[in-house]
Amino acid sequence: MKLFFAPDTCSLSPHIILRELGLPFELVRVNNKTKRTADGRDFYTINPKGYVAALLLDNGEVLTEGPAILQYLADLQPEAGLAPPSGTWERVRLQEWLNFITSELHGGAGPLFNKDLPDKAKEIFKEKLFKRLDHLEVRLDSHPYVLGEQFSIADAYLYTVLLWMRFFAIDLGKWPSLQQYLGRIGERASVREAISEEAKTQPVLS
Ligand SMILES: N[C@@H](CCC(=O)N[C@@H](CS)C(=O)NCC(=O)O)C(=O)O
Repeated sequence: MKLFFAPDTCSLSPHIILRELGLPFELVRVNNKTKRTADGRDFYTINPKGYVAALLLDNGEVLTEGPAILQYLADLQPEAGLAPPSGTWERVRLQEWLNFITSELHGGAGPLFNKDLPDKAKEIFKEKLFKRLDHLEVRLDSHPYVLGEQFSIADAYLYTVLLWMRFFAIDLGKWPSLQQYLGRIGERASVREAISEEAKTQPVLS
């Protein structure tokens, strides 16, 4: 498998899960501005939507959309317990969380990356995001992980998105359980290795 990624983006979450599962894979860095890949391709020919993450499978299929990639990977090794089995109520709860993370947090944070958006508009998006963080604070105050007692693909995704808060000068100190959660997930070997391996890759210059 090949994971097309860009540092500091949502592609970190499938990268973490590939390492959690110990699956063989190759990392291919993408320049998200020029849409060129480190192996010299036009990224649009891999993902016509032009964004990471994209997972090229050994059978030639390309899978995109974080929540789909994460569930695909977890289902390759159900015994690892990174997602409850399909068809169960617990799996539906996982999907509820993945949807919350992708739409309310990932999507909600998107405008804050936009350099052209006036600060006043950004404040409106931040206020909405803060309400979502309040919701997570309650959950993680009483449970160590999003699903409860066990690490899952939702944690890899939530961790990745929470890391971005530092780019927006959002002080997670206002949400102490979230801050502790960030530290707890950040200590996992898979997370440390994923971040350090991404940092070792060379930028795609043009
Ligand atoms: N809906 C997609 C969104 C992916 C996404 O937002 N990717 C960002 C990085 S976090 C990206 O590559 N943006 C570059 C672009 O849109 O040109 C998913 O959930 O995977």
